[in-house]
Amino acid sequence: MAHVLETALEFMDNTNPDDLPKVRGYNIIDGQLTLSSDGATFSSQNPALLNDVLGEFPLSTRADVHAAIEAARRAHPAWAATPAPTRGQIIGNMGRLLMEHKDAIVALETREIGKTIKESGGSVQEAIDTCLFFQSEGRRLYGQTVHSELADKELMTYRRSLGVCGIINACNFPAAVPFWKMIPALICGNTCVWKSPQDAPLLSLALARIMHQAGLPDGVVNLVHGKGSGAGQYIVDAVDEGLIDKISFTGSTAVGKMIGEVCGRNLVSCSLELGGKNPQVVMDSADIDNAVEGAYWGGFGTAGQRCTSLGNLILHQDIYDEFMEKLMAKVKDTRIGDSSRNNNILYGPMLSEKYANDFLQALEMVEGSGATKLWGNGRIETGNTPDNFIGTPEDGVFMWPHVYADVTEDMACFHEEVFGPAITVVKAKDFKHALHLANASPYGLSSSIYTNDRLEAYRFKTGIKAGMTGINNSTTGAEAHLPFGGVKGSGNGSRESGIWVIESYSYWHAVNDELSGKLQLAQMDVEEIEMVEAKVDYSTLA
Ligand code: UN1
Repeated sequence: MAHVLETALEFMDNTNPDDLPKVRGYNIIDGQLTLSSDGATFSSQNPALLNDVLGEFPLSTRADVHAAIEAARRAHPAWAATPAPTRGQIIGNMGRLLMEHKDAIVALETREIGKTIKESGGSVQEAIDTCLFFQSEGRRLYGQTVHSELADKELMTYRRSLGVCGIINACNFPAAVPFWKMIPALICGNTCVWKSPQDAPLLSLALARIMHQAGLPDGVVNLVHGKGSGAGQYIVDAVDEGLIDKISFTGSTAVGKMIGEVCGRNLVSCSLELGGKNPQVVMDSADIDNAVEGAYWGGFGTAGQRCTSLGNLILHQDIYDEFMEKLMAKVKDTRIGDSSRNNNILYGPMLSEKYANDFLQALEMVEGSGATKLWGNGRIETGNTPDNFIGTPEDGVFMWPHVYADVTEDMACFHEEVFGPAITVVKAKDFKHALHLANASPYGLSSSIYTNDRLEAYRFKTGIKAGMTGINNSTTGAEAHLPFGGVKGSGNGSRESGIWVIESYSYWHAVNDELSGKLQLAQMDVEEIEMVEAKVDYSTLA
């Protein structure tokens, strides 16, 4: 463990990529560090400093994934039989270890995916919050006792574990999101096969080792590295083979629909947390400066690479000019660079070259839609840098912030998610029109309204179709104990976080205990109570 985290701290003090430590990465199957069965590997690269290769990781084969699933299946009965408060203690230990090593884990997250140090701190804190929340859930995990309709008979309910959960998460919240999934899975007594995101294998390895160091028995969480189309797909294929009891996936809507189909035909439960085109409405009564801050952070924080990032900025026509003037001043001033080496950076690189390429393609779609570009010029390169870009562009994968105006409902860019630093601006005539626009995309993850009219805020809250809504707040920043997830194209109705997520990782078992020593038939042997004739003459009460 120490080794992986020391490399992260060493990195913070070191500016020469050639001197940076490289790690031999492993899968963890049944508690053992293993390589891929055919020896194939892939590397993890720092997107802010492309010469900095963090290490080599196993490109897991189908056989490796099967070995991980088998280990999880073997470990399940004993883990499910472990008292839930004991499972909670181990989860509490994970939270305490994360706190102890927080600085190193944060540095590692920034080194591997390029998020700012502050934002990596938020992601790791979200994992800690999740551990602390579920630590004590082990002492609850309530069932009910229920009265029977028959005498000398008791009814009760228990939460039971589902079995082996396949965990597949994106790399943008590589500490928070897998913990959102695995911690509730574990507290309920499930075991896991976790496919690390291709762009964050080292951080995932560090987290998996912390889980074991916390006292997690071997085989309860099995980590496999590789591609979505490789190891990720092998886990999904195993649903068809009857080996997986639950899939939890965060990623694109297209992949989520494929997983939903496979799980559906096998009657296997799946949690899908998918894309968004999150709207922020700004009404004429809003505090404009506050709303500008919210739009700027929601659109460009994390380089726009959150599933909750702002997509459509919907502005009331009466405040449009003032708002845009203030917003554009901030956008043009944005400090972009490597947050490991510079302070006050708003956003760093794209998560990887792949995310950069997808983003550039999405910009073509936006421009092809007919939107007016107000700012932005694709990839930052020497000779093509915004004023406040800090560093050497070719060191990493950096993008300009982009703002597109004159967007209307009939354009593709109004409806399609752009994962990166770009927002599309739409003008609204009045509240009714703004609410209509906020509901008009195929997604329904997060949403926000800035207004000082309480009735408008109420009507937005009740009229918007979305899993999450901010009132006078940006579209991002959900807390770890509220239900997280979306409707429409953003998910299948499952929720992460808080007590609600427990429903996704357990099933209800209803038990009846017949103490009478005889067969009593429900519904048929129930004592019938005759109504007695009224003894009161109601007419005298008139
Ligand atoms: C994600 O992008 O998948 O609400 C998760 C937020 C964060 C989590 C985002 N707490 O923006």
